Amino acid sequence: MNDCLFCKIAAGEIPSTKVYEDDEALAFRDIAPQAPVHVLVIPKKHVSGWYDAQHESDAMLAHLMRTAAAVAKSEGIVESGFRVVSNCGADAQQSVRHLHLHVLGGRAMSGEMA
Ligand code: DGP
Repeated sequence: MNDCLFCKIAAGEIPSTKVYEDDEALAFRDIAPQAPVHVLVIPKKHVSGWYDAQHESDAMLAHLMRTAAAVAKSEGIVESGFRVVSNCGADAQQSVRHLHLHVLGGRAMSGEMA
């Protein structure tokens, strides 16, 4: 999508600090980290959020989850624990309308979900 920030990052038009990349997915460090490890996992294909993701293949959606787990491993936060968060829509404060998983770790999280 022409004016999508994460599409531009996926295309290399906007720089990012990549931690993983393959044909379908990209993982890069969040510009405003909320934890010592804060990586975003996105599909390279534009999908606006979880509601629209229902139209995508099971394989693509599973691949995003596997990528999040692989990032947790490569970032060294599997043993200590990590959180995977994905915001959808205004009430959830999704600020970038391109599907993404936040992989957060490296510190103890609050017990609150919101
Ligand atoms: P959300 O609020 O769930 O839509 O998360 C969007 C995240 O994207 C937020 O944590 C900040 C991050 N972000 C926004 N702009 C950029 C950028 O240009 N580069 C990187 N690396 N991250 C960005």
